[in-house]
Amino acid sequence: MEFPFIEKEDQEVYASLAGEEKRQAEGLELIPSENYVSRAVKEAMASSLTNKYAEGYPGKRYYGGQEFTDNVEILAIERAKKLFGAAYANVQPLGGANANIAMYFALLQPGDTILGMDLSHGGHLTHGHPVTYLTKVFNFIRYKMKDVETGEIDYDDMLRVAKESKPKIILAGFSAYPRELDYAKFVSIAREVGAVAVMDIAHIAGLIAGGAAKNPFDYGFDVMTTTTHKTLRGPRGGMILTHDSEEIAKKMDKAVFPGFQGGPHMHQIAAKAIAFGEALHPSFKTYAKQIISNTHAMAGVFKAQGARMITGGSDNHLILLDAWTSFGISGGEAETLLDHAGITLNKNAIADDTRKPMDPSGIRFGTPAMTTRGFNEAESAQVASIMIDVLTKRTDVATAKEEVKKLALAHPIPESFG
Ligand code: DSN
Repeated sequence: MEFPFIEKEDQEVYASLAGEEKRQAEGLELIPSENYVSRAVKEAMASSLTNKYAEGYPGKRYYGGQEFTDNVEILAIERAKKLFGAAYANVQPLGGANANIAMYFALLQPGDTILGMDLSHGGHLTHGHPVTYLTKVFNFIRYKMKDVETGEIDYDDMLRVAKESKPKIILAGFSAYPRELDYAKFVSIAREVGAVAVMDIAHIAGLIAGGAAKNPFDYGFDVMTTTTHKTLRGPRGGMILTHDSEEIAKKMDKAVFPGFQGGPHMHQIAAKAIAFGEALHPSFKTYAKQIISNTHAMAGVFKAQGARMITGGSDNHLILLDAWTSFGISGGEAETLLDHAGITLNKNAIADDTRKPMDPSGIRFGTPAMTTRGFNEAESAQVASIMIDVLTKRTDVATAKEEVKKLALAHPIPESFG
């Protein structure tokens, strides 16, 4: 993308924008929560809607001049509902964290309990990490995997803890778990203890929308929260979807505005509407399926190498690799080394990690962005082989970087996905 006005008017910012364009074009993005949006989404993000205040909801705003904002928000809501089989959608959360915070305050009173996934077993910061303010307000308790090598969740223990602690929310979802969950079990435990079943689908929203992963609503989940910029390939943002309860949906709307947010970012909502339209296109189904095939191809290479992947492999878009056990290198060092080779991923704690959070044992990587660029299984396997080369040899990073650049330039970042 070019920035003629910024180039003319603000050289300092321009240098960083141009640098980032080049970094993305010439490197490979393997952070599983990142993706490349279409030119249409970028145009909406840069549109005049950024100038507009629109507190409230369509038809019920606190400011005038809403004839176009209302239309854009209704489009985003209707498309979101269609994509996920939801009865209600709130498209105003500015990000995934905002969506989760609003969801907690909509459903809980201070002091109430949430049963969520253990953070080192794949859960997320907003699922009650001690560093967040959420833990000052609510009581978070945990379930874990029964077997880290297969990824099986300990549902018996989850039921036992739920009966004992009477949580108001049973929270499914993750940011570093490579397997599908047994949604029916979550819902049956929630029903048994009278909790609301909530799934944070941020990581796999695109897989669900594209029909490549199961939809938690089909199993009776009450609420789903998500970001819109990961596998869903939309602008940076969040969203709350409610299955069929009008009462819960109303609580969500009140919690988002005026509970936690002021004016919605209407340029972002227009971009969400566009991205949801793209995800409704039949080609998105092919994309979602290819993400998983590409992950399988990468996992196959690591498996053949004898590397240790948490849960033994992947059903979705991400792999969590124990770099320390597999290659004798910490997650932090692996991240830096691969960065030098033009491969971007992130260090990540593995289950019950004994290393420190800033330099854990694992690395987390995945295929959504590469798949947007048109990588197939063979090319994904080639990327895995380059990674293994870098992690084992460590010295020949320059050769790897050349190979990565060649692969990247052969797959330009597309501007549309027709
Ligand atoms: N930071 C996101 C991720 O990488 O998974 C989650 O918020």
